[in-house]
Amino acid sequence: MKSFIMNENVTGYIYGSPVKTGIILGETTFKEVPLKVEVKAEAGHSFIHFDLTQRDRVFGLGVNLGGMNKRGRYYRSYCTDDALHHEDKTTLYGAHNFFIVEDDDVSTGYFIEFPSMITYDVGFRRIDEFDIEIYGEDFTVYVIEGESIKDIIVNFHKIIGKPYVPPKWGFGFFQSRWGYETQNDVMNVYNTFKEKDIPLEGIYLDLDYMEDFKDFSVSEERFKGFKKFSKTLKDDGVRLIPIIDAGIKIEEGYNIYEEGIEGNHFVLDEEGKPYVAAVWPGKVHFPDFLKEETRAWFGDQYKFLTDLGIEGVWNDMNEPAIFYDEKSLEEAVDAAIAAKGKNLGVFPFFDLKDKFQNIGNKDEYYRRFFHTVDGKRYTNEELHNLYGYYMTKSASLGLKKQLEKRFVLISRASSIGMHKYSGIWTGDNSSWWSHLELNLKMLPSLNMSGFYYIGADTGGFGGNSNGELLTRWMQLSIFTPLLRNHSAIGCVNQEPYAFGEKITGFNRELIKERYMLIPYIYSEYLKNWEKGGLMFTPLSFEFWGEEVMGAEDQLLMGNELMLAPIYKSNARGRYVYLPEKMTEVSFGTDEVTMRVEKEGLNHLSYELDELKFYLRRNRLFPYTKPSMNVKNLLLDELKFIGYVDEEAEYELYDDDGESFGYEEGIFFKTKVKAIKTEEGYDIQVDNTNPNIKKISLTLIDSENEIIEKEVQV
Ligand code: MIG
Repeated sequence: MKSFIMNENVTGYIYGSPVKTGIILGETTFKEVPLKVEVKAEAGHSFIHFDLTQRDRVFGLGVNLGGMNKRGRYYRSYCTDDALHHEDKTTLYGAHNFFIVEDDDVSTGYFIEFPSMITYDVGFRRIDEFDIEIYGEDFTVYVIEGESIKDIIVNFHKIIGKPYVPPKWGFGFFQSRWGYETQNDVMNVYNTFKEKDIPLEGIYLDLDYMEDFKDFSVSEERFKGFKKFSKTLKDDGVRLIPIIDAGIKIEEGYNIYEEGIEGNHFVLDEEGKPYVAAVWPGKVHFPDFLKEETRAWFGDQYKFLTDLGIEGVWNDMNEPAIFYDEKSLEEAVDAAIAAKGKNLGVFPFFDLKDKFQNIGNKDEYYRRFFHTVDGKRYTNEELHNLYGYYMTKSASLGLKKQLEKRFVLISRASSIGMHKYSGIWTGDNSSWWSHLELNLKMLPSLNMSGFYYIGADTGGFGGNSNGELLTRWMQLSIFTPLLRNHSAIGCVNQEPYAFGEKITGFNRELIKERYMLIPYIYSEYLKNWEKGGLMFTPLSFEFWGEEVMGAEDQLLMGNELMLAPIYKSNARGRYVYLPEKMTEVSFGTDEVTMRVEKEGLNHLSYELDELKFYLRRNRLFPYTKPSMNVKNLLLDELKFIGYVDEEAEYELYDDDGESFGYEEGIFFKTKVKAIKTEEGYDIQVDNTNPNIKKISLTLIDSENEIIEKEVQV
């Protein structure tokens, strides 16, 4: 073991000789540092142990099930495509090995840089023990300190780098569905949004658009004249965002396959032949994204899409998901043939059944193909969690090269570090109320892992959604940077207009409200990029007390808002804990109303046709007029609501929405300050945003007195 120091807040230890991952930025200096964690090694695995007192909490672990406090569960960090996220699932699509452990009142952050399996037993088997098992001996542990949990997170983000920034249009509302089979289906969606007067920023295209599930192809039969089609829609402010899968169809004459073979771009099996697995296209090869030349080659393929007018892509199945491989299928089929005519006992029958039923994503597949990094050969299992990350890095480099401006890019598989290149969606959730609740609880840990362009399949991916669930889900999702309604083929349709006039009306209103919120969401995104911090924060990171620690179904957004969404069926309200006085905001396209609520437990009445949230004390919150898309979103009459007893300030960040100017610190900034005086309020504005002409404020104080103000800019 060798210890090192990165800066005054980050130290660490290197064990064995870890593979380079590209996750951590910045220099390390070898230096003796006192040991913060003890690592035990046994039989090729490494173990870290923490004792937990009854009160200690553990936060982090990114995309995962469980609460904000991760205690009481067992997790595996290994990118996996496992579609039904039942209560007992231990891993999802990402591997986010950053966590914070409280030890009495002192919290410490840890990041384990290791690309294969790590398991976390966070007080699960033994209530007061936190056990980590690393499936190897070559890894790095970073210890991140800070004055508070928030500070630790900021310090961690400094060593992993700033997140990807999507274009402003990436903050609009997107419709998606696996099963818009033809251009006509997509056209119908577009037309129906128009007809029903529902804003729409874009439509995600799932596998349906491809020819035989081949990446970088468009079906001539089902999507004829695609280029013109995509242009027509884009001219009207509606983008198409096609899917790309990791597996490349094995087919003579298919250019990507042939180039891949020629350029030696595919991962190899034991014998040095391209590994064969089966996914959507049938038999495929997987590009070796751990190779730089392969990333460059694959990244260039996105030109096929950009040439068609595409400016956004989603990368899927990049854990990589495998339906079966040749060997396992053969074994299963042989076993079935051998069973023919036999009187199978129950256990042999279960064995046989298992051979087929659990043939997807078997552990051994990832031991059957290899990567070479720095001259050393590794099984995919050993580098598993980097695969999706590097696919998405490849896509990001390719899209940037082609478009020379910002693009939308999300990936399903991820690990920490990938946040530099794209956002993530949270994968195949279900149309269950419990998954709406899960969505709410996962948001802070995704931010902690560096991901900001995040969102869940709103309405639920698998299973049949319904109007009530969709609407409640929208009431949360309209605050997430990525807002997408997506569902699986075979489930009922769940577009905002799919559940009758009433629900259509509620969703129309919510989506319009989303556009009103975009200035704030976008501003918070850019500010986080510049300054670090969280967009979604558990209450307990900012307030103290027993009630706050238990309030895991509420969420702070930015420094201004507290969200308390409904995640139960048939609810007309819920209890909300206010750690201090806040203003309950009822937000609508016609009217925004405020009422100050006392601290402590409050009952919030919250009907299906409303949008409610809280505004914190001495804070200002900006919004604008609704719009049908980002292209037409106007800031000329920027509005603020404020709850101000003394003084409050908000600085709105904005930019051109598409260039990389932000990297040079080029933003439009609008600083608005409201100071309470004897007569009312004094308003100061400092503005560099050319689009803002007028600012109007509606301010409330703790006496519930409301005053309106207007400033010409
Ligand atoms: O095996 O492309 O998570 O969003 O609709 C399913 C079809 C493959 C999984 C993705 C989902 C997408 C689906 N894909």
